Amino acid sequence: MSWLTRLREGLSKTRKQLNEAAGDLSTDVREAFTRLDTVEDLEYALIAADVGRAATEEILEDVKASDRRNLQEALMDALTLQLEPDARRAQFRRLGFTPDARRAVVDPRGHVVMIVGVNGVGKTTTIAKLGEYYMSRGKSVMFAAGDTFRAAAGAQLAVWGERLGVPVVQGPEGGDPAAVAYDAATARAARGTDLLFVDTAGRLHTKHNLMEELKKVRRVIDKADPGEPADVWLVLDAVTGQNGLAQAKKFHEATPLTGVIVTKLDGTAKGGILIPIVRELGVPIKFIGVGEGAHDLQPFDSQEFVRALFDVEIPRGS
Ligand SMILES: Nc1nc2c(ncn2[C@@H]2O[C@H](COP(=O)(O)OP(=O)(O)O)[C@@H](O)[C@H]2O)c(=O)[nH]1
Ligand SMILES: [Mg+2]
Repeated sequence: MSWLTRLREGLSKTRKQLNEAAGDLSTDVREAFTRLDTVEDLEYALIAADVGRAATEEILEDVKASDRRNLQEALMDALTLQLEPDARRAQFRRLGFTPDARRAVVDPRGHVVMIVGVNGVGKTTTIAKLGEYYMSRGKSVMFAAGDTFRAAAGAQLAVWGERLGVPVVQGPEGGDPAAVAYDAATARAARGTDLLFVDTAGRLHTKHNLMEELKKVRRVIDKADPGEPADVWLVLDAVTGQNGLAQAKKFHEATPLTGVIVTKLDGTAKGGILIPIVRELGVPIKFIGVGEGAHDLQPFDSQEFVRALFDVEIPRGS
């Protein structure tokens, strides 16, 4: 099954919910805006999908001003625009462009990527999938088992490492995650490996000590691998919706994020959560996940996402 098929299937819960709430999307845009109930249905559908108030208002304005034929086309433009980073969104609005497809820039800026997020969001499996993704593009990869808090976490990463042929730097259980990260970053530099992904613990974000620990891991990585600052990518479980957004803000305050990965879009009707993530964090979404399989994680592409959401064919070669 191709990625686009999996993506379309993965987004089916969000699509179903949106279609049920939004009313007839084949309605002519101008006609729709003469009827209050149509606009209200649309507004309700967007809020229910966790798009957020501010974005919903902007989307309705954009739809109203659109010269597209019907609500669905206008809505697709407006949603795609919301998923563009801030600066581009502002530019598109000023110049009146319609957004075009562009995959997220997913290459880390340096050699080390710290993966953070609360327990169970999919950090460890995402690291395995990222390893596979970059190796298939000719990069050499290493993992660091920086979640020393849970006994099973190191073992889980070790199993993945073995399966993928990726070296895994482990520390003693209950040991200092910063020490593991330091050893791994030093080893990476010595071996000249292209990319090191550092797994981290995910105890609840309300615990001050987790954030302190992450800051420390970040500092030792930068010390062991000076020159390029490490990337910090947050893994968010889409099922948690707005609560995930609150988590993201906490992590962003502790260790400024350079990317977000949204997993489990297949398990939620609230796929609209991607919009407030982009708007309110100002951090690009790098990858999205729609399942547990190795190929269920792919770079995020705003136009591809919106087309899949509405089950619209994606033109070849785009
Ligand atoms: N349905 C679904 N499950 C996922 C996805 N990503 C990860 N998972 C599952 O989520 C569970 C927790 O993953 P894990 O990597 O251990 O989370 P961690 O605690 O953050 O390291 C595992 O059962 C994964 O297979 C996804 O995109 N969709
Ligand atoms: Mg884990």
